[in-house]
Amino acid sequence: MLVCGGAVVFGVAGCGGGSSGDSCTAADGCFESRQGIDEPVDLTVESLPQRPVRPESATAQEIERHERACEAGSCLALPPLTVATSIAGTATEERGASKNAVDSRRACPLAPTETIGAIPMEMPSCLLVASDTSSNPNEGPFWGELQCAAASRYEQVTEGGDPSATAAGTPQDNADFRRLTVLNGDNFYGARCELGENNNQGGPTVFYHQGEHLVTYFSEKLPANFPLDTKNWQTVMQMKQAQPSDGGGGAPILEMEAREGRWIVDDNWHELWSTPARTETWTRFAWDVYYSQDPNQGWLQVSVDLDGDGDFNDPGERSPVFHVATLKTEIEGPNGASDGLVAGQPIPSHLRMGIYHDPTISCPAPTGCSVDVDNVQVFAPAPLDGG
Ligand SMILES: [Ca+2]
Ligand SMILES: [Ca+2]
Repeated sequence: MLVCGGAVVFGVAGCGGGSSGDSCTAADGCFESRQGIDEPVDLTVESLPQRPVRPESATAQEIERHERACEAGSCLALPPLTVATSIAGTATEERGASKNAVDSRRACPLAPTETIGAIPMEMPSCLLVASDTSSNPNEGPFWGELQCAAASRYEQVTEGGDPSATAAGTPQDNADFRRLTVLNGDNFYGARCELGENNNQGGPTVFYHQGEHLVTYFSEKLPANFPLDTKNWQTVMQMKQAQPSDGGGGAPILEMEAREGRWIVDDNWHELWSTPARTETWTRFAWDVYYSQDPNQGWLQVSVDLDGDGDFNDPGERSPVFHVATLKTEIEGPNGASDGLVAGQPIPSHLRMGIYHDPTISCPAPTGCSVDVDNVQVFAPAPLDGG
């Protein structure tokens, strides 16, 4: 391990010799990417959270109990799911509001490898894996790490949070949300302020593994100080391959940008889809993803309630289904197998939310540039005999 910019990093993912300042540049030997420097990882043993056991069933009562546990910080990472059977068929292309034959209140629309019907705003019959309604002022239990230039760049705001219910169908029972801000000159492995721990050996938001079908709901608000019109890259959510891994650097396998007045869905820096974005309003998203390193198996569909009317059925609110790799593949590298991943294996991804953008974008003090985050849930298919 090498120490770089005050954070412990693995192998060549960090700085080479000669870096002693508080910033880590490509010239120091870091991975260079369009988005600057890769996220730091902190793998001290003390930082590894306890892995809770996933609930075995998901009745409404259990969901509620599980969610409360999540809020208390005891419901976080999940072990990889075992996908017993691949369901034949290509119904995912046929999804749409008019073909939603499933009553989401009664049946979970998530099958192991596909979604039956259109993703609804709520799926109480599915298995709730994790939930954060921002009620805990301490972001650590859910997110693992705050990756900003200073702790003051993060704020739990207690008024004006996303008014939507959780995707479990329960009210949030709070007005809290999390605000992440960057100012000119901030450099935390680039101009960033994000929630999320880049650590596939225990980071609590490493939700995404090979062969898993998961839906990630979240709400974002772009405040008045957010530079939505910029033409430069600007990431507001990542499902990024985690380290330690030789292939952990470079483009995030999945991310969402906000620029040029649009929400933009990218796969490995390849733009898949975009839809109009607005500032100063909460926008609810559902990322329905089958996670696979194989582009012939992986797929995703993004739903977004652009008009805030509580559905994903209006024009521009649902992307096509894209068949792409949704996890990165480990590559040969200096770590070899010492990082726990052999070349060719899929690299688990972690959820990151906040702001990370081209440092040339102006974010003058005192307001800077902010992204507001709230009401995050991750769902898996219900157990075959449960629900
Ligand atoms: Ca909230
Ligand atoms: Ca809508």
